[in-house]
Parts: sequence; C-alpha cells; structure tokens
Amino acid sequence: PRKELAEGAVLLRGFALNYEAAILSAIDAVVAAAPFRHMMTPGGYRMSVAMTNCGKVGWVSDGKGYRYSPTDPDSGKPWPAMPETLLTLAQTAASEGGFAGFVPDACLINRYEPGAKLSLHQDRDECDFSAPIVSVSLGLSATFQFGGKRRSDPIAKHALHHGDVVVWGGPSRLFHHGILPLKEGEHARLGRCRINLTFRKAS
Ligand code: MD3
Ligand code: FE
Repeated sequence: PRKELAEGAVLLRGFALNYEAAILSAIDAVVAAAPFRHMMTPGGYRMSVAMTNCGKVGWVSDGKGYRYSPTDPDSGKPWPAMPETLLTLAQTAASEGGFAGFVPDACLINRYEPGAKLSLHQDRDECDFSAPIVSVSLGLSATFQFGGKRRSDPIAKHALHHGDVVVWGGPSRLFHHGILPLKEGEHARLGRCRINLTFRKAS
C-alpha cells in the first residue's frame, strides 16, 4: 500500500518488513564499529536522539555546526561502509517512489528511547536537493510532523510504524519535519526503542 503524503513524498507502508532480519543484522554490524552517541547541537544542547552513520560520509553535529564528515569524530576512523542490503533497500524504495538511479552515500541511523524527540527542522546540509531522502522506521511507532517549505506552514501528523519506508523528494525535499517525543512501549524485536534510517546523497 502506497500513500502520497505530499507532492514527491510517498509512504510505502511495511516496505522494509521483507528485509527485516537483514536490516537488523546490518545495523548491529554498523553499531559494533561506530556506537550510538548523543551529539551536541551547535548551541550546546545534548540531542535526545542517539546517532551513528554508515556510508562514505556521516552527519555530525558539534559546537562548530552541522556537516557531513568522512570520519567518525569519536574514533577518528572512516564510518563503516554502507551494507549492501541497506543500499539495495534504499534504491528499491527510491525507484518505487519515482526516483530511479538514487545513489545514497550516507546513511544516518537515529535511535529514539521513550521521551526522545527531533524538533521541527529542514534537511539542508546535503549537496544536491534533487536527490530524495529515503527513511526507514523500525521498532516503536512514532508521530511524525510534516509541514511545508516555510516554518510557519501548517503541520500534519502521521504515524510511522515498524517497517514503514518514506521517499521524500521533489518539492517535499525541503519541507519542515520532526518527531514528537517517543511514547513508552516495548517492541517485540527492538525492545524499548525506535530506530530510523535516512539514506541521503550528501556529498
Ligand atoms: C521530510 N529523521 O534524520 S525521518 C533526520 O524519524 C530526520 O528520525 C526523522 O528528520 C526520524 O533528519 C524523520 C523522515 C524524514 C526524513 C527526511 C526528510 C522526513 C523528511 C527530509 C525532507 C522532508
Ligand atoms: Fe530531518
């Protein structure tokens, strides 16, 4: 089942369920090499979401700002390579969403525990806004906020569940979005957390 959330934004409900076991072992391998950590915002706040990355570059935040870096600042080593199954999942979903030829070079992995949130923001640290972002939701369900190009645009809410994949391209690529504080719960496979993967062409 596919649902158009906005022009260029397509929700593929349950799309990742076929790949569940492969995705979870790929995440375990990445996290073993590059553990989750709470980054600091440029303003000096500790993010409630824990993050890591795989791929050629990874998204980082610290007192100097937001950027993509080829190395993990915690280890000084390159980020783990993007596992083949994750790349295939992202490319298959992108094609389904109308973006054939998507070649992501970054995958940001976000981990939410109950109470963690991501305030309304735009994703604008990437080099090429003509490429979509593909997101994969796993574990506990979350409420996603989806606005428009301007911060003052009206905001819709959507539930994102285990296995949901969304392709965000075209006009929606620069729309504001966020995640409301995660509610308490227990997921059969992931326990007391939600994990979100975002595949990007960052550099
Ligand atoms: C809409 N992550 O990492 S995924 C992020 O669930 C981020 O962890 C959220 O926002 C999460 O930047 C939301 C959904 C998402 C991702 C990227 C988008 C929606 C988007 C880019 C443009 C528009
Ligand atoms: Fe975002």
